[in-house]
Amino acid sequence: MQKKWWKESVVYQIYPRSFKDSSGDGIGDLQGIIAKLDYLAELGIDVVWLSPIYRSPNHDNGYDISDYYEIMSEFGTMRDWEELRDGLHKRGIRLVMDLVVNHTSDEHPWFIESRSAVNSPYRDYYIWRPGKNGREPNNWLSEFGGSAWEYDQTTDEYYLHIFSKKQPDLNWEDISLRHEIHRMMQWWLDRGVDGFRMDVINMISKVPELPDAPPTDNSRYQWGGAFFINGPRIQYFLREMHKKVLSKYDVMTVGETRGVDPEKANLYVDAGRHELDMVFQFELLELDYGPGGKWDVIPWKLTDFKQIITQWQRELQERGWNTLFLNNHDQPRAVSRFGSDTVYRTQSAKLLATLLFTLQGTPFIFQGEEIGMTNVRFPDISHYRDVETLNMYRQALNQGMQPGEILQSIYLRGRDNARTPMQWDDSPQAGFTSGIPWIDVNRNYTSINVKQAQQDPGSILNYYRNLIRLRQSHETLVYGSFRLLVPEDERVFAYLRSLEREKVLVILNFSEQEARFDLPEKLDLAAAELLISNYPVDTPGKARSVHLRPYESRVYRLKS
Ligand code: TEU
Repeated sequence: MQKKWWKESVVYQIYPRSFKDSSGDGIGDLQGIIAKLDYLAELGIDVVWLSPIYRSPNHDNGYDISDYYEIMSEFGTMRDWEELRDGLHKRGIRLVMDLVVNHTSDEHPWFIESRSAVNSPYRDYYIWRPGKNGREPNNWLSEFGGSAWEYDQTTDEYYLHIFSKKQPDLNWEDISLRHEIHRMMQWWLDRGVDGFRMDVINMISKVPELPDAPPTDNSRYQWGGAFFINGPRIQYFLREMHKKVLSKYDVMTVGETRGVDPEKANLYVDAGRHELDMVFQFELLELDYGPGGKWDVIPWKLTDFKQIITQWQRELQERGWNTLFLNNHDQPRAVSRFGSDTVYRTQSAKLLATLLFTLQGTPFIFQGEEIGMTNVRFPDISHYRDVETLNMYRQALNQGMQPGEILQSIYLRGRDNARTPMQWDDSPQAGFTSGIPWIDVNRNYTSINVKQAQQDPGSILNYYRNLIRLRQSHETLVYGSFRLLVPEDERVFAYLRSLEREKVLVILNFSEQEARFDLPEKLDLAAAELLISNYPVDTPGKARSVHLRPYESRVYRLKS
């Protein structure tokens, strides 16, 4: 296996709007991030992934870009960005930018031009079609509710938008559009960017006929996904991008790819194919989706959780490379979803971290995860900000659901769970802003915050620091192969990582109950070295089984 810096790195995702406000306008900004650079350095991370900071009307918090070459005015200026880049680099931290090129904002000059006339030179930068029998060109649905098509009176045609109607899809079939995107990527790379996280990158190639989705479509994809996820020309577009742009720089790329299994993922990340370095897969985070999709929450089973992880570990270990993440800016908080955010918050957050840093792949931390930030429960819809949540709420009301009932699923699934301000200390607004924050702070900030965590040697934050150092000093944790133990156990997740003669055993009790782990025959803990644990642990001696407390996690280095 080839060694690479990005395989050995730990990435930290910053959602700038919610990280730290320096100006008092209630919105996080670049100077705010700069003020926290030492915090990041002390945590020990190697790379920062910055969610979009480009000019944007902020209909989808920066994922709707109106100028790829400018900084969003609420966040600061290009000067600030350069200062941030230099501040990171000075501390040995690399900077990965978000690349959002499936769509732009409808306020992007390309789109304004494109919609102005059928014969505009920019017309084909987007996907326009005449209506069919006075209706939309096909039955695809938008990810954020309603039809994926919007009628535009000026030219009496519809444009495609897989996300909101303020996010028209770009037409990658158009070669001048592709050149523009390549040019823009190169522009940022020449300014010292160390890579890209590519937003919904496996949706850029659409089946050219744009056929209707059959009614039998899996409901998760009834919006037409079969015709634009992993589309016919995606591999070509990515290889072209690699050849023309990425191959000229020593950078890392990670594609956000819904709807890939390990086999499809290998088409993107197989090192010999020259497309992407890594992808974010969503099989794991869709584990608790019911037949109705995202808002249809069903209970999850540890055996399924283990099976998905094992399959990805196994199938990518030779040719590709995994990403490891349990949340991001679109997902509920990991500790609330896969751990416990009440009695065992500290233990379970540490257990999840242990998992994240001891699998094969590159770990991604989402801001606040390192202090065990939890989901939020606002009393009513007026506190919510996310376009997806607001659209869903409106739709559900129209379908006759009660507000209280809709809120229950927002508590479990809403993207704003991840977007409440970073909790820095116990002063008003959690030290995030001196003004009124754009979205309310989670009320638990008085006990869950960075300042408190820094002072407590047993905090989640300090455990993250230790784990990061541990991973950086043990090649087995990075490159070692993975073998699952006790696959049928519904409480214990245990596995072995092996590299050459070194073996590391990870034992995690994923439950609020006590559990027992029986050592496989050939393993012996008598001379093992405990690398890290989230409870005080006695030396196991000759015992053949390990008794685990609620959410207990242990990592041993076995002596061979
Ligand atoms: O997300 C793509 C995506 O698949 C999400 O919309 C996802 O389906 C949903 O949030 C799950 O709850 C990316 C960005 O990460 C997201 O923030 C953007 O809103 C979206 O693309 C459009 O750019």
